[in-house]
Amino acid sequence: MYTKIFRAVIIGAPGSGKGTISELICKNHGCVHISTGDILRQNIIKNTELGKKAKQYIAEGKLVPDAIVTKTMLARITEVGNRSYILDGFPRNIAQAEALSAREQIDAVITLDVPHSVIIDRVKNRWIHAPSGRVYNIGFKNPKVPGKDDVTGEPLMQREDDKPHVVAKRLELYDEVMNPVIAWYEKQGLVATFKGKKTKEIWPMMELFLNDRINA
Ligand code: G5P
Ligand code: MG
Repeated sequence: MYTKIFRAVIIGAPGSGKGTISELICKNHGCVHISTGDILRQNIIKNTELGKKAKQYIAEGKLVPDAIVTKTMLARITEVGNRSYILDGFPRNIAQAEALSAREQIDAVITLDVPHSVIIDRVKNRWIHAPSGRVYNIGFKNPKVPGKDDVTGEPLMQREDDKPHVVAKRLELYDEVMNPVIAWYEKQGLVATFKGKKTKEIWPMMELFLNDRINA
């Protein structure tokens, strides 16, 4: 458990394991996982105004406009209040990073460095339960009953943006917009990078880092 409030951002290419690692961190250390993608997908399912605005951008692998995303994420951070959190998928460009730093003091920026070739194979096997954000992967994290969510028994689906041509576009966009964001946080001395092809290779290094930071 965290002995003090710890606010972190996790950055990595689409499919690099941000959601998977964030869930592990929050399960082991007690924090709130705030995933922009999960929030947007839940709004799409509920057909909210936000969901209607975000839907097409996500399907095409483009960024949803900053004004909408920043407002939504800052509101969610306010709801989380005085608790530790991991921000997954936000900020996604310098404008969002500046808006975040005007509001919050971030303690660490965790970056995941996973080869694109590994990612392309992985996302083909990803299945999600969109209402909860639970993520499965055939051969890595199988649902107990094929095609069904472990908790609700509801059907799993594949993400619209996991189609190969959209994944290729998301990977390209990631390098273009996120390299400057990582450089921006590096100048502030906040970045810790974890490299590997498998989550189980990355996780022990992450644990050492977290234990060091949290108990520092
Ligand atoms: P998201 O939802 O933020 P991405 O593209 O950043 O989407 P994604 O695809 O959710 O990231 P991830 O969370 O990094 O990937 O990866 P994951 O789901 O944990 O792992 C990928 C798969 O691999 C899973 O099936 C997992 O089980 C499996 N896996 C994990 N580890 C291993 C392993 O070791 N081995 C194997 N075999 N499998 C493994 O954003 C989506 C869209 O929302 C909009 C944009 O349109 C974006 O494209 N958006 C924003 N727009 C503007 N501003 C923002 N801030 C936005 N945030 C989101
Ligand atoms: Mg994710």
